[in-house]
Amino acid sequence: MVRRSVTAVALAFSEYPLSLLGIDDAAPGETVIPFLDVQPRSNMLYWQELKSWITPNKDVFAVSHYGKADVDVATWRLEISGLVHKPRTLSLADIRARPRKSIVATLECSGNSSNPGFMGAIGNIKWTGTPLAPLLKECAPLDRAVETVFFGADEKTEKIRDQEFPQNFARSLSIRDALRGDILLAYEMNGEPLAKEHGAPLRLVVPGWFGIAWVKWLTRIELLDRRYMSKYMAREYVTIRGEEHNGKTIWRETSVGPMDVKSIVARVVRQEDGSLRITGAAWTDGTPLKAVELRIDENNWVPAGLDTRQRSKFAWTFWEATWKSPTSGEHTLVSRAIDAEGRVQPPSDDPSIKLKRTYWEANQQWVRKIRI
Ligand SMILES: Nc1nc2c(c(=O)[nH]1)N[C@H]1C(S)=C(S)[C@@H](COP(=O)(O)O)O[C@H]1N2
Ligand SMILES: [Mo]
Repeated sequence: MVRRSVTAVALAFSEYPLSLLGIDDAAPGETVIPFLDVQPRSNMLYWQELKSWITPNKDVFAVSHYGKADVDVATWRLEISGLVHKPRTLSLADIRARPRKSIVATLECSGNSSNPGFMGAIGNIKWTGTPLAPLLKECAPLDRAVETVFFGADEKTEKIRDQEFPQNFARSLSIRDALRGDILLAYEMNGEPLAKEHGAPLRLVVPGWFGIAWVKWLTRIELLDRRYMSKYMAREYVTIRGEEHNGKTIWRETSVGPMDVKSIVARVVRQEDGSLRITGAAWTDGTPLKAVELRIDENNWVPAGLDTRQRSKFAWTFWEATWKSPTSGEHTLVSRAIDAEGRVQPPSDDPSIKLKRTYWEANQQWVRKIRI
């Protein structure tokens, strides 16, 4: 009986083309089925209301470790210095006069989905600014420069080895990463000037990397000949994960970087004919998404339909499945994303998750519960 309904899920795709993938409100006669694993409402994406591929600015979360920086745009400058032959200082007008580029990219905090109260720290946004790579090249980095450090205007005193030091928020990228063509110095978010809480007047946009790398209130870019080890590179936003190696558990500590293969069941709507339309999103570090599969209760995984029309390399992809004859009672719904490299979003009892001892980079499958 349950098996038959799952077959129906699979069949639904060959019979129907994708509908407008959750962009529509529930039609008359349709109802949104609330989840039993309730996501508390807070200042972040509320999955159950996911309708538009682009997340409106008002629904985008914000994370500011040192509070929001006050920047006076009239006196604000971006300085590029350190191991460069041609240091530069640019005003916002100088930056706006450079080639303009937009990219749709998913911004996700690496702590997202670490616990049920923090599952909406994500948004899919159209960013506009100027590419970083040509500007860095114009500054002519020295051959021995290997590291690009990005400083924000926000600051705080930090204790480092028992002494106190004033610090600006900072994160770095290797020069190789910084010269990727798709990294932006962004001044607009969904066509509006960047809001203060999101880093006005200028922030870094690093498509495919977790939010921690997307430095807000950018004021200085410095090139170094060694790795940079600030709090947010080396002490916080680190992942400690165990891995079995020759019969021994090796504990590896790494700095949070590229995003993971992830997906979520976002929204369940009961349609007039009694069937359930299940929609969700899936995203990666930019590696093409190969498939999203859905599992209802303890049944087999079945493929969901992907919305390929809306795909852009660093943006999330919406997916959809129809459960034609849902049985009454409680059910679990879980999705898993699979990328073109064959990486599969793991279950929570997978060693890669079980042996992860810090909460960042939590890409375990999200089990959602409903009652029919
Ligand atoms: N200067 C600065 N940049 C920052 C942060 C910060 O605290 N200060 N937080 C980072 C983190 S942890 C995340 S998840 C993203 C969040 O971006 P948002 O606040 O625009 O959503 O900004 C990143 N950039
Ligand atoms: Mo974050």
